[in-house]
Amino acid sequence: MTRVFLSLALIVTLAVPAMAEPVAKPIPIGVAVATTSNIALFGEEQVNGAKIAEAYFNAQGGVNGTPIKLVFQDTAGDEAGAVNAFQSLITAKVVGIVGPTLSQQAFAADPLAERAKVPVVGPSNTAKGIPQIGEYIGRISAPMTVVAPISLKKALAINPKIKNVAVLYAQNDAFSTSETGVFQEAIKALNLKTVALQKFQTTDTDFTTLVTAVLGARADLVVISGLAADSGNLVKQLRQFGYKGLIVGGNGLNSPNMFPVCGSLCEGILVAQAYSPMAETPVNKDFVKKFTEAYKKAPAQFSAQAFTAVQAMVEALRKVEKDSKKKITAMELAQARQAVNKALLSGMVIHTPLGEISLDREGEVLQKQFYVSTIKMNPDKKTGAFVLAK
Ligand code: 1QQ
Repeated sequence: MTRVFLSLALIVTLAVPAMAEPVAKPIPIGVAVATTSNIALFGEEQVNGAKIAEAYFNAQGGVNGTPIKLVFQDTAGDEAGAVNAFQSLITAKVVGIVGPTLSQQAFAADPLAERAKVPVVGPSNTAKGIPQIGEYIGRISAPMTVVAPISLKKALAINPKIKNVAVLYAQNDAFSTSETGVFQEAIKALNLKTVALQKFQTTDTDFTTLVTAVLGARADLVVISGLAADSGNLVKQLRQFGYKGLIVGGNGLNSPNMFPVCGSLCEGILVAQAYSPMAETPVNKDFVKKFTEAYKKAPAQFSAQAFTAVQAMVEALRKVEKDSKKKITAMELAQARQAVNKALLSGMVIHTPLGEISLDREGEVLQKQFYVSTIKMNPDKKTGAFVLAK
C-alpha cells in the first residue's frame, strides 16, 4: 500500500514541471513597494505612478490586445517585508516584478526572484551593484554614480566660493552608504575639502550632535545621503541651529512627501533628479496630464520611475509576442518569464517619461538626461515643488 502510494506520489511530483502552467489573462505584473512604514513616503508615489501606467497602457490595448493587471504587495520598510512580498508575487504567478523600493531591500529580496527566474525591474534602486545581483535583475533607476555628482557641480556654480564640505550619511542603509561614497569621490575630484564626515541612522530623529559638528567645522556646503524622514529632520535641525550655507540632498530627498518634514526649512535644497515633469516628450505630456487629473498634483521622480518600470515590462511583453509570434497567455509561465527577461535586456530603446532609455545586457539602465532642482516651498509650509536650478 505504502509503495503504491509512494510511487503515485513520485509520478505526480515528476509530472508537475512538465505540466504547462500558462500565463493568466489579464497578464499579471507584480509591484512590490512600501505602502506602510516610513518608506511609504516613497512607496505611495510609486503606487500612484504604476497605476497610471496600468491604465495608460491598457487603454492602448495592453499587450497587443491582452490587458495587464498589476498585483500590488506591500514590502513595508525592511528586508523581511520585501522578501515576503517577492515570495507572494512569485507564488501569485506574475510574469515579472517591479520593485522593491529601497536598495537595502533589493539586496535581500532580488536573489529570491533570481532563483525563481522571475525578471525584476528596480524602480528606485540606485546603489552600486544592483544589476549585478543576478541575470534576472535590472533597473530603470539610474545609479547614483551617474546622478549624484551633477548636483555638486550645480552647487559650485551657484556659489563658486564653496570650499569646506560636511558629508552626512545614514550608515544603516545600502543606498545611503553607496551614494555618500560617490559624493565623497566627487568632492575630492572637485578639489573641495571634507571638513566633517558624520554618520547617522535612518531611524534617528535628534541630530544635535551632527549639527554641532557641522557648525563647528565651518562647512559652507552640506551633503546629505539618507532616506526621507531622517534627511528632512536633519535639514530642519541644521537650519534651526543656524546653518546658512547650501545643502545638497541625495536621492532620499527626491520626494515631495518629505516636504512636510522640514516644512519651510526645506527651501533651497539642491537635488539631482532623473526626471523632470517639464520634459516635452509626448509620453511625458500624457503621463503628467493623466497623473495630474488623478492626483491633483504634478508627478515627481519616484512616480515617473514607477510608470517607466511598468512600461519596461509592457514593452518587453510586446516584444516577446512580436519575436515569438505567440501570445504570452499561450505560453508556459516559466518560459514567458525567461522570454520577458531576455527582451528586457535586449537593449531595446523605450520612450518613457524619463526620456529615451534602454537596459544593457547586465540590466543597467542607460539614460541620457538628468536635472538639478531646487526645492521651493509654498506658504502652507507643507507643499512645494522641485524647480529646475538655473
Ligand atoms: C535606494 C534609493 C532610495 C532613496 C529610493 C527610495 O535610491 O534605496 O536605492
